[in-house]
Amino acid sequence: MKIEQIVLRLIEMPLVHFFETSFGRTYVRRMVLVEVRSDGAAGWGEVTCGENPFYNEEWTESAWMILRDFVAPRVLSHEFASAAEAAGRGAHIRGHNMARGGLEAAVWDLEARLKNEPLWKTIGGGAQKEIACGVSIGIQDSIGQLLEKIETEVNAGYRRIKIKIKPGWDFDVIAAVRKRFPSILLMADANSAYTLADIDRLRRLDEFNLMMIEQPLAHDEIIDHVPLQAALKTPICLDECIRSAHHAEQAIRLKACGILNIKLGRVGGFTEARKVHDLAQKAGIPVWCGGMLEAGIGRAHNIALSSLPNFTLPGDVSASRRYWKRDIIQPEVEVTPRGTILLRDEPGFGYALDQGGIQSICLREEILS
Ligand code: OSB
Ligand code: MG
Repeated sequence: MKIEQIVLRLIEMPLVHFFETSFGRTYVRRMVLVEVRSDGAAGWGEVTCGENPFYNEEWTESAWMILRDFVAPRVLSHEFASAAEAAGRGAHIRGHNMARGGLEAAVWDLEARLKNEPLWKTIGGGAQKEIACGVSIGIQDSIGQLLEKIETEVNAGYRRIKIKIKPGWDFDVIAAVRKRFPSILLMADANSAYTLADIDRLRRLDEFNLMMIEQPLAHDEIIDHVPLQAALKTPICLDECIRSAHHAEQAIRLKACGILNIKLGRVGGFTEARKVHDLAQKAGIPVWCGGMLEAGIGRAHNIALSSLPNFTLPGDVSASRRYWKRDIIQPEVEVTPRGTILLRDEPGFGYALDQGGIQSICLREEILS
């Protein structure tokens, strides 16, 4: 396969409800879509970084520039045997995994379409045809509002609830949730809001029987999670600090965590995500698929990824309507009353693009060839 053209598009979509984490509130997503064209076929990817460099160092505009100035020139007009090989062309760019991952995922989608098979098959997935879904619920203005949201999602069938925590929105909040919902699968995501000085505060959360606590310490910190994990009964799940299979191997070897969250963009695409998956599986560490408030393309890619066999815990992959008035794919991602998403058999990522809808929210477009 030879990539003849790459089209970058910047789209803007307001969230149905703001999403708040320990690092801030998001009302509107600005996302870069990547289309790769070859032989009359097209593959699509979505860059998952935020609008600000607060989750990690990337943001919408940095992703655009990295793709335009560094990734695209290395990929255009080369002959590749596979998407995995194309991914390797950008490997010596330091960091910017989400920018590179958006293009990498588009090339996998293209490969699947050229082979006329579903993407989940091309990446070696399909071990599970029905993906278990959880939801991630942001920090709310009041505990009452949070309880209401949890109730809605539990009633919709979602299989586990994740709430966001930070110092001051943690113990009392989780206590109230546990009192109202004693038996739900519950976890908390700190998005790096604590330090080792908070070890006693975090140990108090052990009494709530949480499935895990996600990324309590700094975004670039693996090692300090080792003494924290030793002090907690609750498993630690790492998110931000696992950017490669090498990091995953180190975290597992050091016993810094009991669980891993895999985000396609954070590790730079399917090639690396599969490596993380495989080594976690060998080590007996369960994984689940994280989310970055994706639009339909990113959501569909996450569904394909989640079909690999070691994705044994419900992920942050949920219905389009929780985020968007109108998503950019058709049909939109829907969740069964059992709290699952069914894999689709159409070629590529499995959903049709709403091209007119994309055009109507497109702020910028650039064709690279
Ligand atoms: O840490 O998992 C995270 C959203 C934005 C940035 C980071 C995170 C999240 C989520 C939302 O938790 C997951 C989703 O519903 O897409
Ligand atoms: Mg997280």
